[in-house]
Amino acid sequence: MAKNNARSDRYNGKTSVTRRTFSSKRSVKPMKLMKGYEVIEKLKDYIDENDIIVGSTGNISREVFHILDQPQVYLRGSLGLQMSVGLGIALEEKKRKIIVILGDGSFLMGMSSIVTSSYYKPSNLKILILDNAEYYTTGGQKTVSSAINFTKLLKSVEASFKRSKNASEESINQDLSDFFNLQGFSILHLNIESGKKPLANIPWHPEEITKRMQKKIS
Ligand SMILES: Cc1ncc(C[n+]2csc(CCOP(=O)(O)OP(=O)(O)O)c2C)c(N)n1
Repeated sequence: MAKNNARSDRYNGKTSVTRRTFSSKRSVKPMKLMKGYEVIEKLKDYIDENDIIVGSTGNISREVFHILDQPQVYLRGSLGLQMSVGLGIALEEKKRKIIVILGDGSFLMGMSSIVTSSYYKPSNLKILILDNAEYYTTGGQKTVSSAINFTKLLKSVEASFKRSKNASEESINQDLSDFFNLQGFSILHLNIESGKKPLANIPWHPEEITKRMQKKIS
């Protein structure tokens, strides 16, 4: 199926994660997947200072730190715990929007949390999965995310919004606007291309991250 082409290309040993869409029988238009930081840059238009972002371990937290307002929750080291941390905050901070941004590696490790989140369905929890099919931060080892049909998985989860897509410049604004405008527990899974900006490490120790977050929510 077309929507899974980008995923299967990766596992057929092709190096490119672009895919082709056929606008007519004659013209072939390549679709380029966006990189994670490009998606995170787009989030600026959809979040405000009251929102809390829970950033995934590694590169994603670094990008959230440098690209979006501070402070947020930057999970440094706790792979797999992003969704459960986000769920806990969402259940306590009901007046705030909580946006968990995580990689497929982290999603796979903490997958049970999507079931728990689906059970509680906090209306203020949004989960954004940036799936580059690898553990990019630690050197690009392949994950097994291609084994999941995200469309089917999300169908089985009780959430008011759920969508699995390729991240493209053409559709990202619509996808993010649908994701953020709809009230209720929401999940957006985006296939992205690996890549990063050269960004410095987060200079804050986890204790300082906690203190700053406590100050923000007090
Ligand atoms: C429990 C645990 N195992 C392994 C690591 C090492 N580690 C840090 S980031 C990372 C890769 C994360 O991959 P993914 O969530 O897909 O995000 P990406 O780096 O691709 O953006 C790994 C394996 C860790 N921090 N914690």
